[in-house]
Amino acid sequence: MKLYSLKNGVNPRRVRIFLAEKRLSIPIEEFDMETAGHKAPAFLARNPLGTLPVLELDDGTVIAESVAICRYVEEMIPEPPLFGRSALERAQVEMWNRRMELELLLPVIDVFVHTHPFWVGKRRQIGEWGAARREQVAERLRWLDRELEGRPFIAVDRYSIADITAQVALLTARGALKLSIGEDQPNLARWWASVSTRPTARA
Ligand SMILES: N[C@@H](CCC(=O)N[C@@H](CS)C(=O)NCC(=O)O)C(=O)O
Repeated sequence: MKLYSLKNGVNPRRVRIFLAEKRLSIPIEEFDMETAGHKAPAFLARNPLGTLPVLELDDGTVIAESVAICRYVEEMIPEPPLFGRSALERAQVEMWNRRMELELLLPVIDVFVHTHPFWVGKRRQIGEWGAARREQVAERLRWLDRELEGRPFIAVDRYSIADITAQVALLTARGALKLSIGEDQPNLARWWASVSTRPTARA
């Protein structure tokens, strides 16, 4: 197996953290936005969308989409379970992972793409959309703080893919967007202190 990844890419990091939690070490080929090898014909033959991450199996089969890759790895290596153990847990993890993608990660990416100088000339930027999404992120962080009251992790009582999704969203929000966790958000701060110091956090 081989993972195609993108330096500083938020979705590739989701998968790298997931693999590290599974203690799975496989070859990784890193692309970067400057040289854009992921837009070259050789890579587009693997994933015509030209996006990363992509997992290539030994027989050449390609799996794109972060969650699809993670689900495949979960089936191959069930421990530790990152998608839940029981039917109920799997539903809870699914629910929270979807929420973390739709309510947090995508808005954070929109703020980044539509307002950050890094994307000037690379993407069409609509500043007003970026500003609206920034307000949404701030509101969602307040919501997440309330949800985390009395809970160590986002979906179930152990670390799961929902935490990984929120973690990479927060990483981008804090790093690229200078959006910090408010002093009035102690639950979010506690959760962040716990997930960001895991040995896999820098994978
Ligand atoms: N839904 C996809 C999103 C993939 C995606 O948009 N990846 C970004 C990095 S976070 C990418 O490849 N960007 C490179 C580009 O657009 O040139 C997934 O979860 O894998």
